[in-house]
Order: sequence, then structure tokens, then C-alpha cells
Amino acid sequence: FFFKQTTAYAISLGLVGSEMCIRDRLVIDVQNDFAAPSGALTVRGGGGVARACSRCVEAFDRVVFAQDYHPAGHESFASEHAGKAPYDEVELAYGTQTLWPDHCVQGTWGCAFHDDLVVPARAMVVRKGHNRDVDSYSAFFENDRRSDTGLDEYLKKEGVKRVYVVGLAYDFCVKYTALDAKRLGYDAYVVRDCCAGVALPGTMEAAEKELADAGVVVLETLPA
Ligand code: VGL
Ligand code: ZN
Repeated sequence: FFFKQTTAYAISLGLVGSEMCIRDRLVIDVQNDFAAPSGALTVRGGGGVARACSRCVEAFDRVVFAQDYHPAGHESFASEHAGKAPYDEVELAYGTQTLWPDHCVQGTWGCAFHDDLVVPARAMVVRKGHNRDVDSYSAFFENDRRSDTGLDEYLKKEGVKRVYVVGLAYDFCVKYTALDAKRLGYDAYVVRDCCAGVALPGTMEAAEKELADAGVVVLETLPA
């Protein structure tokens, strides 16, 4: 495959988002609310990420797509917490939770995959965040670390050993998915130029460091 290997620290910042690919699989979160200019939680560069992810999709035999999939009134929405604004933090039963604008509500335009993202007809889609009381950044586990999405079992059954993560958002969904993949025993990679981040204060730097510390390899695609 067409990756140039770099270290996490050598990569210049300024991108945000996430998507993931490795050898056989690729997990994504490229939905209108994150990737479209008029989305509820737009990540800068998200549209470009959708196109970059599509090139990754075409480069792999098998791809898994993650889809943030919240019910209305989800506990991670600032609108559910009196006196709170998006990007504030609150303490929930399972720990600190960042609050978000209402986003990726099941059945809405914002929840649909971005038009520029190629989703093959029989693609595997992992939906997450459907539990009203628990957020889920990782495509493997909800934020309380208790319920799993079934993705690990599926990948193990398929014999997948290596996972490439691409999509949105680099500093949340992509980061937690890659860290979980590594912890679950996969070789885990993040393809940096196929990601963009929400970039709250400190979150990009934290993601770089946590990925490097965990031994997740950060790659960039080679120019076509
Ligand atoms: C995400 C914020 C809220 C993500 C999901 O997929 O990175 N970020 N929900
Ligand atoms: Zn969400």
C-alpha cells in the first residue's frame, strides 16, 4: 500500500478528523454533521477527509464504517444540560464527558454519510452512541468501557490482524478507536492525512501524544 511511515511527532498539525484503514479494514465516521460545511459539529477539512477516505476505501479489500448514531436527547448533547454550552464538560456516571451540539441524530441528514464518501453496497457499518445515557467515541467500546459494539469479535472472526483508522474526528473517534484497537491486540495505524480533528484546546496535542505512547503508528499516504 502507498503509505510513507512517519512518527507521530514528525507529523505537522493543522488537520483534524479521523478515519482508519489497515490492510483489510477501514473504519470511518464521515457523516454530514462532521464533514459538511452546514453540519452541526463541523470539523474543518472534513469534506477533504471524505474524499481522502474514499481513496483509502478503494485501496482496501474490506472496510468497516463507523457511524455516530444518537437518539434525540442524547446525554452528550449540551441541550440536555441546563446552563451548559457545547464543549463544556460535565461529570457523568462513567467519568468526564465533553458536551456537544446536537449531532448525528438517527434518521437525520446530519447522521448520513457524507456524499463524497464511497460506501460500497455491502459494507459493514458499526453504529455507536445509540445508548441515550452513554457516549461512544471508539468504534469498539462505549465510553463507560463496558458495552462493546461487536467490532472486535467480528474482526477476530475475519482474521484481521492490522487495522488502519481514518476519518473524523482525529482527536476523538479516531483516537479512541485506534487506542482500543492497539489494546485489543491489533497492529494499529492512523492515516493522518485522511483525518481531521475537532481541535478543542489541547485535544490535538493529547491525541498525538497518546497515540505515540500507545505505539499506534501514524502514517501519511504518498502523493498519487
Ligand atoms: C465524535 C464528538 C461527538 C467523533 C462523536 O466521532 O469523533 N466526536 N461524537
Ligand atoms: Zn457523537
